[in-house]
Amino acid sequence: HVASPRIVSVIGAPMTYGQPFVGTLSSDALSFCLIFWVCLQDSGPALLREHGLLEELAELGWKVEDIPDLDFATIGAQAMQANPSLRNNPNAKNSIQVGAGNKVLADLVESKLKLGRFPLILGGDHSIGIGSLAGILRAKPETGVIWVDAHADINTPTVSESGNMHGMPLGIMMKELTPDRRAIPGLEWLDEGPHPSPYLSPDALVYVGLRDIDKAERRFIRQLGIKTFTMYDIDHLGIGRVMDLALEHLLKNDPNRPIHLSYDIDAVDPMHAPATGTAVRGGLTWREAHFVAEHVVKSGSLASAEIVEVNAALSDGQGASATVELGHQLVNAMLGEAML
Ligand code: 4U7
Ligand code: MN
Ligand code: MN
Ligand code: MN
Repeated sequence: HVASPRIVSVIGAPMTYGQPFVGTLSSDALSFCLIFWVCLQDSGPALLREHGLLEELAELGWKVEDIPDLDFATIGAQAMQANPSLRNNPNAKNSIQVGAGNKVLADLVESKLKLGRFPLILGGDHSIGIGSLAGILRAKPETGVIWVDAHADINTPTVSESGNMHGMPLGIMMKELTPDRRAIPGLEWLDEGPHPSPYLSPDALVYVGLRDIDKAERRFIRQLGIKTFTMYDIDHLGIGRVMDLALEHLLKNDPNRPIHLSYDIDAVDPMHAPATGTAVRGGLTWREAHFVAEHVVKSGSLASAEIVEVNAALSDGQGASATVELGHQLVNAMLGEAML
C-alpha cells in the first residue's frame, strides 16, 4: 500500500531526440513543429500538468515536489558545441543530444531516490529510459523493471533498422548487448567517472504488451531468456494472471525488491492512445492498461515510474486530448488511485 506522507518528485523529461520527428525534417514535420513548436521539446509534461496532474497527486495523499522540465534543447545544443569534432552516428541518431540529456536525468533520478522520494518521470520519448535506468540502478542496483510497451526497445546501434534511439534503451543498458557504451558518442558517461552506471540484468526485466518486435530483438530476447508477456499471452491468460506471473518473476527471490514501471503509452490500443509516434493496433484495453499499473502498486514494490511517448503533435486535437487524458489516468493508477 501507499505509505502515508511520501514525496513524489515529478520530473518532466520532454525528450524528442530519440524519435524521428527531429533532426532531418520533412516539410510536413516542419509545419508540425511550427504549429506546435515541439520539435526540440515535447509537450507531454506540460499537457499533463495543464490537465491538473499535480493537484490530483496531492489529493491522492502525496506530497508533490514539482521540478522544472529538463531543457533538453539547450542541454543538447551545449553538448554539440562543447565538442564540435564529435559526430552523431547515423546508427544512433542524435546520440550526443540523447546522451547529454540522459546524463542530467540520471543524476536527478539518482538523487531523488537517495532522498527516499518516488521519481515520477514524464516523457518525452522512450530514449529517456537510458537516463532513468542509469539513475535508478546507481541508487538501487537490485531494482526490477516492468516494461509495458508494444515494442521491445532492445535494439542496439549495430542492429537497429531505424537508428532511432527510443527503440534502444534496453539494448544500451544490457552488458550482453552493448559491452562498451563509451563507443556511442554522448553516452560515454555511463561507463566513466567514480560512479559508472550499472547494467540491467536480463532476468531483472519483464515485458508486458509486446506486439511489434524486430528480427534482431526477437533473437536477443530468446538468447537472453527475458521474461516476456506479449499480447498473445494477455489474450490467452488474461491480464490478471499475466501480472501475477510478472511480479512473481521479479519478486520470487527478493520480495522487497524495488520495481520500476516503464510505461510506453503505445502499449495501449491506438483507439485510446492515438497521439504517439509508433502506434500498433491490437493493444491493451482501457481497463487492462489501468490494471497493469494498479497491480504493480498493489504489490507494494513500486519505487519509481515513467510514462513516455505521449506526443500530442502526432494526432488531431481530439486524439491528442484523449491520449493526454489516458496518460493522466495511468499516472493516477501508478500513484495508487485504485487502492482503498
Ligand atoms: B518505442 C522500432 F523498427 N523497433 O527500433 C525501431 F519498429 O519507445 C520501433 O517503443 C521503436 O516507441 C519504437 O525503430 C520505440 C521499429
Ligand atoms: Mn517504448
Ligand atoms: Mn513503443
Ligand atoms: Mn513510440
